[in-house]
Amino acid sequence: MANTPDLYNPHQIEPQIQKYWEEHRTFHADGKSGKKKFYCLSMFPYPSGRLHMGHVRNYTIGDVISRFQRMNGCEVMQPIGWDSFGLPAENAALKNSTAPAAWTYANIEYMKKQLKMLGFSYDWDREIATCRPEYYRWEQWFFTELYKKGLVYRKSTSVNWCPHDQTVLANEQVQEGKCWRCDTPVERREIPQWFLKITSYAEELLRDLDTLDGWPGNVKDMQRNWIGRSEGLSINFDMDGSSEKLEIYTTRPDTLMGVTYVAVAAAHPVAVKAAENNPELAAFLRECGQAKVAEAEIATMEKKGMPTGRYALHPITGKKVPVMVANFVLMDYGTGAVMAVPAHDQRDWEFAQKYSLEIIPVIRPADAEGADVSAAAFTEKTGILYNSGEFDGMNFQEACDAVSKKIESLGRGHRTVNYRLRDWSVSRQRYWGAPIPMVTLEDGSTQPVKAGDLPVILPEDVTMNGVQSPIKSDPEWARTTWEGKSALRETDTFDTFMESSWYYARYCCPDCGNAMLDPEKTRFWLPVDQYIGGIEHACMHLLYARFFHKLLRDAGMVSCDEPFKKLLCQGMVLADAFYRTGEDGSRIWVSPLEVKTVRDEKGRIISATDSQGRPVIHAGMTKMSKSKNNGIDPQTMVELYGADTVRLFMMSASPADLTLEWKEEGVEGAQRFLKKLWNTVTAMEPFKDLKFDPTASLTEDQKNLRRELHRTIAKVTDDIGRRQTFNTAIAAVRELINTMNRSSQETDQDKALIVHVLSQIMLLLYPVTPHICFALWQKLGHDTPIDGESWPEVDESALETEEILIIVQVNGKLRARLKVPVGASQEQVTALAMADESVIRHTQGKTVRKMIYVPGKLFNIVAA
Ligand code: ANZ
Repeated sequence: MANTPDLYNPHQIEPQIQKYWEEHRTFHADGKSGKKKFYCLSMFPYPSGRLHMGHVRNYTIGDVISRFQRMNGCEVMQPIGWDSFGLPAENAALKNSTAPAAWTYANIEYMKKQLKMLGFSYDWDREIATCRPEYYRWEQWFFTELYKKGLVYRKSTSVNWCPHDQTVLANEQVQEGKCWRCDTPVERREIPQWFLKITSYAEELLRDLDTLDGWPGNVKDMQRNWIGRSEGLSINFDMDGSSEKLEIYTTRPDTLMGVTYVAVAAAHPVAVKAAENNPELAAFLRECGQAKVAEAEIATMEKKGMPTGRYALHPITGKKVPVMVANFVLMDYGTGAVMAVPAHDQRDWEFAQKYSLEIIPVIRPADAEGADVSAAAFTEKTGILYNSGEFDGMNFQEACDAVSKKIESLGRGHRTVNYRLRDWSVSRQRYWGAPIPMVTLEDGSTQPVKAGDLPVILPEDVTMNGVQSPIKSDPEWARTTWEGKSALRETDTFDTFMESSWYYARYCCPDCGNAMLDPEKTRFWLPVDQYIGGIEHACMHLLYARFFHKLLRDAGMVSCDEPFKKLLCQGMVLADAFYRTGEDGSRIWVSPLEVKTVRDEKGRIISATDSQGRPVIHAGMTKMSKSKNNGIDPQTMVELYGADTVRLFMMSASPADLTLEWKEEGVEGAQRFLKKLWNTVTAMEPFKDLKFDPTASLTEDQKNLRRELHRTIAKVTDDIGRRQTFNTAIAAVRELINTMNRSSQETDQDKALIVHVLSQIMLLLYPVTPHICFALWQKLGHDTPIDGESWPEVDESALETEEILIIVQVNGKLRARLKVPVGASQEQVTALAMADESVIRHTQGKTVRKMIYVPGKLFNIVAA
C-alpha cells in the first residue's frame, strides 16, 4: 500500500490548533506579564445570526495586528463581545415568533463558533453581551449619576419619527429624509425625550481631535464638520412699536449694512404670537410644523415664507425692515432668527426674489465698482465693503471686527460661538434595549432610580405584537415605588449607541461586580492602542464613545483623555452582482456562486449564465448586500478553503483601507500558495536538523538569499507595524519565496539555509495565516509552539552589499583604487572610473581610445 501523501489539509489542522489555543488559553491577557501592554480592538458585532465578509475583514485585520504586536514583545489584549440590543432582534422576533432575547442568545452562540473557526486570537474570558443586566446595570447607574450632575435633562421636542419602526431617530439616522434602516419617509413629532448634554463637551471634543495623530484625517474632518463650530455675532434688533427685542445670530457681521429683512423660524415666539390673530399665518406655521423634512434637507428644499406683519429696526441705521417667517430657519440653531442679507446669501436671495424683498449689495469684488447680484447672491468673502457708511473700504476680516466692536459698544449684541452639534437624545420607544432608569411620581416630577434598585431589568420572556413594546403594553411592568411613594417607570429604552459608547472600557474589567469600571485596570489598559472598524461609524459611534470617555474620566473611572489612540477604517467588501430580468421586467438577482462566467484573456466577463443555463447580466462589482444577492458567506468559504486561505486572500487582495473585491480566482490563488508552501516545507522536512551557520564562508547564492531574507524582514516589519499595508507585506514574502526557490539546494549549508529561511517565513506569515504556520513550524523541527515566538530581527550585516576592489590604470599606470559592489556591471564600473578625480586629471586633454575591463579586478584606460 502506498504511503498517504502528506498534503495540506486545513480542515484537519485548523480545528486541532484552535482546540489547542482554547485549552491553553493562549490568548488570555491578565496584565501581569510585566510586558508593555497593547490593547487591540475591533468594533464588536451585532449578533444578527451569521458573520458577513465585512466582519471577517475587520476581524482579520485586528487579529493580524494583535498577533504581530504579541510577537513584538507586547502583552496583547484582544477582546470580543456582542452589541446585542437593537431593532433587528425585534423585527426578527416578529417574523419568527421568538422572543428577541432567545433569538439574540442563539445568534451569539452560533456566531461565536464562526469566530472560533476563523482562528481569531481573542481573550474569550472577557466576552461581553450588552443585553445582559450585568452590563447595562452600570450604564443605568451612570445615567443616574449624570442626572445628578446636571448632564441629563428631559425635554419635549419635535423629533424625527419613523412610522414603520415606531421610533424616534437621531438626525444621523435620517438619510435623505428616510429611515436609515427601513427607508420609510421620516415624520416630525413632539415627544418628551431624555437628553445627554454632549454640547457641554463640544469644545473639548473638537479641540482634542488635534491630539489624535493616529486617526485618518477624513474621520477627524467628518467629526469637525459634525461638531460644526462657528464664530459669530448675536445682535438684538428692536421691534418696531414695542420694547421687545429680536435676537439673531450671524457669522457674517460684515454684511450688516445689507440687511433688508429679518427671518424667524415657524416655531419662533414672534411667529407664534403674530399668528394668534392671523389665520393665514397660523395655517402656514402648522404646515411648516408638519412638514416631513429632516434638517439635512433644509438647505436644498423650496424656500417658503410669509410676513408676520411686524417690523424690526436696523441696529445702526434704525431703518424699518420686515420680519418674515421662513421655512429654512431652524428653531434649534443659534437663536432661531436670522438677519437676511439677500445680496450676499443665496438662500436669502432666493427668498427675496420670491417675495419681492429689497436687495442691497454692500460688498463688491476688489476689482469692480459694485457687485452684480441680478442673477445670484455675491457670496465671496474676498470683496471690499461699500454702501456701508463708516465701514466702506474694509475687507472681510476688518469689517467683521469693526462691526462686532460697534455692536458691542452700542450694547446691542456680543460675539458668540455656536455648534451644529445638538444634545444627544437617548430615548427610544422600542423594547429591546436597556430601560431608562427614571421614574415619574404622582406629582408629575421625575426622579432617578436609586442605585440600590438597579438594574431595572428588561423582561426577556415576552411576546411581541409588532406595534408596541411589551413593557409599554403591560401596565404592571411600570408600577413601582420611589422613597415609599408610588411611581411609574420610564418605559423608553436607551439608544443602543449608549452601550457601544463604553464597552471598550468594560473589557478591561468585564467581571467587575461592584462598580462600573475598575480604575486600576482601565489605567493599565486604556487607551485602546488600535481600534479597527468601518468608516460608517466616523460620526455617531466614534463621537459618542469619545464623549462617554470624557464623562468617565470626569467621574474618575478612566485616566486618559481619549479612548482610541489609533484608528483604522477598513474598506468595504465587494463582489460581482448578476441579475436576470423576470417576466414582469423586474430584476432577479442571482448569487455569484450560482453563475458560470466566460471571460476574455484579461479576465473580463463576456457572458454569464445561471445554474439553469439562462443568461444573466453582470452588473459589476458592488458592495456585498442582501438586495443584490451577492453576499458571499464566510462560513461556506471557510468550509471550502479553510480559514487561513480566507484570511490570506482578505489581507493580500488590497490595502486594508480600500475596497476589497471578492474574487474566487484570487481565493484559489491564495489556496495554491499555501499548498505549495506546505509541499516545500514537507520536502525540506528531512533536513530540518541541519543548522545554518551564518559565520561560515557563504556562496554568492547563500549571501544573496540571506540578504533577501533580511530585507524582507525589514520590509514586512515596517509594512505591518508602521504603514499597515498588509498586502505589500505579503507580496514581499512571496518574492522571498521565489528567490528561495531559485537558490541552490545542493550542499548541506544550502539546505540548512533554506530550512532557516522557511522558519523565518513561518514567523512572518503567522499573523496572517496562523494555523498553517503553527503546523509547519513543528515540521521544521521546533519543539515549542510558534505562538510563543518573537518576531524575527533584521541582521544588518546580512544587508550589507559586499564591495570589491578594482584597480584602475591609465596607460598602464595605477591611478585609482575603486570600491564597487559585488556584481557591479561594466557600465557602473566605467561610470565610477571616469568620475574619479585622479583619472580625470590623467586623461585631461586626451582622447580615450580604449577601455578594457577585467571583471572584478582591473580597469584599463588607454588615452592619447
Ligand atoms: C447673515 C448672513 C449673511 C449670513 C451672509 C450668512 C451669509 P453657520 O456657519 O452654519 O453657523 N443662520 C443663523 N441661524 C440660523 C438658523 N437658526 N437657521 C438657519 N440659518 C441660520 O451659519 C450661520 C449663518 O446661517 C448665519 O449667518 C445666518 O445667516 C444663518 F452673507 O447671517 B448669516
